[in-house]
Amino acid sequence: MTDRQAEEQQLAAVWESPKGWRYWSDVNNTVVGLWYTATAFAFMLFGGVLALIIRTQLAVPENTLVEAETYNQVFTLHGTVMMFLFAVPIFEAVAILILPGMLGARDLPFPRLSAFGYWCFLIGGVFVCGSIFFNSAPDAGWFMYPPLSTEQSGIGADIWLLGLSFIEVASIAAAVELIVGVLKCRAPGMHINLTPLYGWYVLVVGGMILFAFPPLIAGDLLFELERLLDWPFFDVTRGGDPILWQHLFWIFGHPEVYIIFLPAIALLAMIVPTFARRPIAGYSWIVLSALGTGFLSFGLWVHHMFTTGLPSISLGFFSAASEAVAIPTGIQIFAFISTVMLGSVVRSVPMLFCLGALAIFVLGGLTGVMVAVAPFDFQVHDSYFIVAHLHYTLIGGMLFPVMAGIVYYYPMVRGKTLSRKLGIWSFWLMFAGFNISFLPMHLTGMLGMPRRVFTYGAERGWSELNLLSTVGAFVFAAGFLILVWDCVRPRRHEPDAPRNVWRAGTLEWAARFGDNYGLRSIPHIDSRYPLWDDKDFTRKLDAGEGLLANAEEGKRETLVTSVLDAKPIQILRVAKPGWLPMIAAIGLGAVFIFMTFKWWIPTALGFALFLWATLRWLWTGTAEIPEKESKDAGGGLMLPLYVSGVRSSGWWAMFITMTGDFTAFLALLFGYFFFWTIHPDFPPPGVSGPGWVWPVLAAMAVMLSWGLTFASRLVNAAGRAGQARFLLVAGGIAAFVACLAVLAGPWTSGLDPTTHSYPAIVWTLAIWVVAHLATGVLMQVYCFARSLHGKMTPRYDADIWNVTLYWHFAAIMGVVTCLVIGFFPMLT
Ligand code: HEM
Ligand SMILES: [Cu+2]
Repeated sequence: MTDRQAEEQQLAAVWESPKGWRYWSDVNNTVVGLWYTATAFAFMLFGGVLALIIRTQLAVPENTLVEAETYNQVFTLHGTVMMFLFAVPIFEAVAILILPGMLGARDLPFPRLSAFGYWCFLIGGVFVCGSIFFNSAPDAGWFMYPPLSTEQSGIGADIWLLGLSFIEVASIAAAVELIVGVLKCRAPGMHINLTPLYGWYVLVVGGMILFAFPPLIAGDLLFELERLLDWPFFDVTRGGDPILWQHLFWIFGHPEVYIIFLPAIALLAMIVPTFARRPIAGYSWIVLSALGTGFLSFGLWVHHMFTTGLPSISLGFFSAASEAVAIPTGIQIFAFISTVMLGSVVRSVPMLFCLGALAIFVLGGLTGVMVAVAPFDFQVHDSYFIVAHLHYTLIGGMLFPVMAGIVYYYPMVRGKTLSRKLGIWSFWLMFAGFNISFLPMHLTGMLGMPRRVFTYGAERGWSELNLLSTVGAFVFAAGFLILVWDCVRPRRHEPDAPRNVWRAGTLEWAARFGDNYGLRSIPHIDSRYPLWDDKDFTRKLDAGEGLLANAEEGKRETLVTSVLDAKPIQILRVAKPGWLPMIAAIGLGAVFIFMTFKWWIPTALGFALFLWATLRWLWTGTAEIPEKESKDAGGGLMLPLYVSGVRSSGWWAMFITMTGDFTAFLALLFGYFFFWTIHPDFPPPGVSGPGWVWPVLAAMAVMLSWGLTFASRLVNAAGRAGQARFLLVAGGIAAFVACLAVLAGPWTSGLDPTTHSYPAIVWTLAIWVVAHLATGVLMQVYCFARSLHGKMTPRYDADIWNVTLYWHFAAIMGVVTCLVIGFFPMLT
């Protein structure tokens, strides 16, 4: 056996998936990505069955297949499942699966985080879907508007709020993972402007998730506090306002539409050039438009609220902004069309789905331009016109591109090619069925049929159109099932797909099927389509001429490079399979699920399990001190095995997580100022605020704790570990004092959160800060223990770098909160 072969065997052994039941402890992106994709599709099928129930019920007038109450649950769950359990997760699933290959990485930087996210998604999804079998599914529509949803007595709304909050945790975890992946794990030389377009889209969408989901989580928090403890955030009689929920929901909800749409477009950006046999036209234009769409989409949320009686100036503004987003969206579509026109197109099933996607999406975009005109929206609001519009955008902008992606990437992931014949059948049935079903809905809507009604009278004249829609839905479902069947049917006797079946030019196709570690060796990249530009490319990689061609220490390793110009800076050791991510997810799942039933003891136990698993996970696997300083990555390139601070991937992950966390905080502050601008009686007459004395004391203690933590990092780096530990303890005490002082304000002034929205939001902010300070103390204690056990030293200090970074954010939140509740809007 040659050296090269021995190396290859070693790599395979290190990256091999565990066998038997231990398979489920795997954390590698190829495995987790596959579970994730399959699970998202399973939920999609479930949501599809619900859709068929809806359509069957509506097929004829006065139908009695399902009762009104059941119908409410069915359409709410259909919308919820499709949006939260399919549309967003499928992006993360596919990205986890294929992104590392495109970047030339062996895995994502935090494999256990992906696994944790997956298990959260699975547990939360089964919980939310399962509710319908107990007749307790949420039933107030997928956006849960109060007061309808707050006044309901059942637990449906709680399942929605808590189940989805839990799933959002998974979404954010994956977003952090993917963003750091694109920023830090690109192959050497893959300068930011050589990054595959898919990577750019992942970056944009990951960023959007960080700014869009936290407001919803903040909204969920307020909502659950109202349902559980009767704090009146949305209750008008006690100074609350249901419109606040609408704002928080749609600040999330509109970007969500683009969070769904952009990753699907990203798939088109990878597929279209392959079959047009030429590089994508207008790379920089596409990147700029993707950024522009992402940015603009945060300024449009009010177009979902045109009929709530807003001042006409904001109607005008948001109407114009909504039209403006058509520009960057259009640029992206035009770039694809020109690529197709400039190239010589090879006909294939993925290409068919791409073109179908463009056709359908453009129609959805056109009705979008129509409903963005406020007076038009007044007419069709909450009618079937909207149902038609939203399905044209979602199915054209998401489902069809995803199908294209599935057919395209199937050979890379499964080693076999899908049937061309079945693919063509599937496409035409889906395309025809979709249009037969949804085109008539525009008319049904114009004829006045409202959405969310469980039946209608025959005299309305909607019967024929509805029947047509139902027939179309079944045709569509048949087409979809054909493709699903083709994906899952046994195909052991079929020939293996050749490597790079579609003759694509991008890096992910350089890997051989079945190699869990991705590329045999990591190349230097100097082109956007390396496989087209260098005919010798794969041969050189397979010969092990690139970097990191071996795994001699038996560790899973990948390269970390610099953010802009992708210079190699570290060899990162990533985690091997283990059960901790799953256990942590089970613990956290227990917290959310038992809370729904108000079973407090199991909730506490779940939390303890979660805490134990996470701490153990951190303690045993992150920031481990390597056995040697640096190692040869190949060709004499010596790289460190450990870096801390700004250069490390962990620091970036913390930074990105905290950005999301801070956004949730801003959403709560938004609530505070929203109440103040909307209500003359905020605070209500006769109620005093928390005073300024306690808040000022609290702010000072927060600053002190922050300063001590920061100083501890510096002192530790200077080699004085003992003093550093002392400072950490002092920081912890200061933070504890800060907690007491934050609570003392509202407590001593007798603010009762159930009486009015003012005390309720003051308490919420205070509790938010206390929760963060408490986490900060836990981190200080953690660093203290690490230092004591020799796991944190002056040289190896990633832990305290990250904790200090956390404290920067926590301190700002603490101080801002204290200033707001202490001094605004009154000084007493
Ligand atoms: C087989 C394909 C589908 C059919 C036949 C279908 C049918 C329907 C119908 C008839 C409604 C209106 C229910 C009502 O207002 O009473 C609806 C609502 C909805 N659908 Fe679909 N749908 C399908 C696929 C999808 C997909 C793929 C998505 C998203 C990715 C989606 C997202 C939604 C949402 C968000 C609602 C709004 C739910 C609400 O009003 O709370 N649907 N669907
Ligand atoms: Cu919108």
